[in-house]
Amino acid sequence: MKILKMLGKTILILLLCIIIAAAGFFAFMTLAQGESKEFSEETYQVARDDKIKVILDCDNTLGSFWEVDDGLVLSYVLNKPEADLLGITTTFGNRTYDHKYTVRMLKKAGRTDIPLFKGEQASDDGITDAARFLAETVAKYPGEVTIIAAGPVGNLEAASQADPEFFNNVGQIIVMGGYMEDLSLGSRDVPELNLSADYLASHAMINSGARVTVMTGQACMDAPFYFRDFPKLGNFPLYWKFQCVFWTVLNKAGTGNDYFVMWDMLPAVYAFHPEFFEDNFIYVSSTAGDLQRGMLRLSEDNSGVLVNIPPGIDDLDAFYRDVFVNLNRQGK
Ligand SMILES: [Ca+2]
Repeated sequence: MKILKMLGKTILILLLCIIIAAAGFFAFMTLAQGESKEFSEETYQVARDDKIKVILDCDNTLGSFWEVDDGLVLSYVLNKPEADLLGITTTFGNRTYDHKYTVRMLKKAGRTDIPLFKGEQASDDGITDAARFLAETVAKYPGEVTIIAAGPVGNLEAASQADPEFFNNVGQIIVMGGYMEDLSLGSRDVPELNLSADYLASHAMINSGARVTVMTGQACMDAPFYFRDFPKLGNFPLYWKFQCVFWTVLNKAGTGNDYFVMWDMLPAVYAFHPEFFEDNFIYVSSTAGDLQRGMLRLSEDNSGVLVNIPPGIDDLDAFYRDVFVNLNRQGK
């Protein structure tokens, strides 16, 4: 037994060494690349009145050697000239709740001027600072605020407890989550992790009467980020880029794929460029039980509520160009 245990430990250490060595190798290959001129030359100003008022609600873990897509979205929104970023709220979701990674990213980006609020740490957490901020901000600009929801949506439901007019006041909610059917990534089945994580809040949001756009797991499969894409991030901060490389290596080890999926980037890009997508309003009649499994049930008799569920990205070239240009504005 002892020998078996030791053997197991040795294999685990060896595996970890291989992962770290591979991450180091790819990081070296990536970081050795020069400036990415192709995606760094566009600069332009947007008049304040023409900007889109957004709040990013996310479960960012960039910095923890885990999921990086929320972090990429945060950087994208910080650097998008069209964004009037009113604030950021955080929620539990990816792995465990960790507000600190978003605090660190804002510090590193020199953007501590952006209001940042802690939200739900588990489902049904009551009215948090994030919920109060969401409610007060959309009440200040009724019909104008877009919420990019990149994690479980409990903060939004809590905001409606803080102010029953919250869902009437919000301009639109664009959420990443929900499956039309089961989803596999390479060799692995992947459970739905956003709508299901706080399914009662998801049910309340979908049935709230607010304009809701859902970027499903199936739609997000249109946005892989491959190893070969790293040179396009020539101007992106090295530590963040290293986290992305590591995440790609973990995906390779876990699924066999040479990419990770930029799940949350779809709602973020849609907020500014709905023309890159094809709107698709469908009646949805998901029960709380459906949403507990992350499933969106399409109504067969036009009962239920109209939800916009784009099938994917229509203009992939424009999507990727927009993502890389804005991430490269972050600078080292
Ligand atoms: Ca997320």
